[in-house]
Amino acid sequence: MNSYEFVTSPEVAAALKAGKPVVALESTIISHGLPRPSNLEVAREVEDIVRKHGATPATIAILDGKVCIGLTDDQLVAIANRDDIAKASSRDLAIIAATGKSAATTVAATAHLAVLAGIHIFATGGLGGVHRGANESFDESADLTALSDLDITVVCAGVKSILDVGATLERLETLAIGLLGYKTTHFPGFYLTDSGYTIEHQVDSAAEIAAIIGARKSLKTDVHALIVANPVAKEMDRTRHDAILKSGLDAAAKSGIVGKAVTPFLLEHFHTASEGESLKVNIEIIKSNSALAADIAVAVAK
Ligand code: PSU
Ligand code: MN
Repeated sequence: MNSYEFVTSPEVAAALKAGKPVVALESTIISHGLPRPSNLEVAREVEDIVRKHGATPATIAILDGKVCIGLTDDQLVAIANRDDIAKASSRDLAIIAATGKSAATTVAATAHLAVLAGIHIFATGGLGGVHRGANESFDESADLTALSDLDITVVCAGVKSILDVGATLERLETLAIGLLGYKTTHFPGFYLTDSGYTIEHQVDSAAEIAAIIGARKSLKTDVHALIVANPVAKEMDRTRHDAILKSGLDAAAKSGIVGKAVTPFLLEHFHTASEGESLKVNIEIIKSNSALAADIAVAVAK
């Protein structure tokens, strides 16, 4: 017997039933990645962008033990403003749900729940990956292992520049996670359009991506995720970026920040130290990824 509820919103349920395009959106960005009050504005705007591009948005989170696929505006407000919203990765889902708690879901957890609900296209900002110094800390995001096991296409601006990008790319290869550059062969570094690493395969349209998704199905490689790396249009000032990254990593080490607190700490450090420049870029990233994800979902539904 289920001791919790799994609720697909009426809007999302209707779209799925009719075979209409749906895009999953994560909630950790809202509660732990962006500061108030822009987090709520962005959460709403991103849903509108998905709708304008012809798809239905399904923001995913757990509220008071209820697993929600698609949120009402009140629920978006709760995720953005409540202080008791945990950050849940896949391993936390059942615990949060069964104990009646609330959590925003990471890429790993969102992708898991999306697939469970029948959604296979997902937009986020930047994926988690292998952290710098992971050879000692073993800090590698569960995003990677989760995506190695899920049939989902994730649009992101590469992996966060706070990570060890080279090591993350090696892990993506090992885990058989597909990688496409959208209109580029340069692997984007989140705030930066080019992380310095190359992508083998470039695609130039949503239709091309939809064709690849179709081929994945027949070749049965759709048991692993596909990543579409979409560089932001205007990157952060590089010199500033590198200086802030360095001071952020130093501050995290000094304050003994570990585990799931690392990423929110570094993002917050960026937003404060860059006086909002990184925040602006982060918001652009999420918006443009959501638009592309919706275009892909529309192309797949055709
Ligand atoms: N992209 C953003 N902001 C974020 C994240 C992604 O623009 O806050 C979140 C995602 O939820 C991702 C998480 O899964 O950061 C990675 O956290 P960790 O490194 O602890 O796995
Ligand atoms: Mn981690």
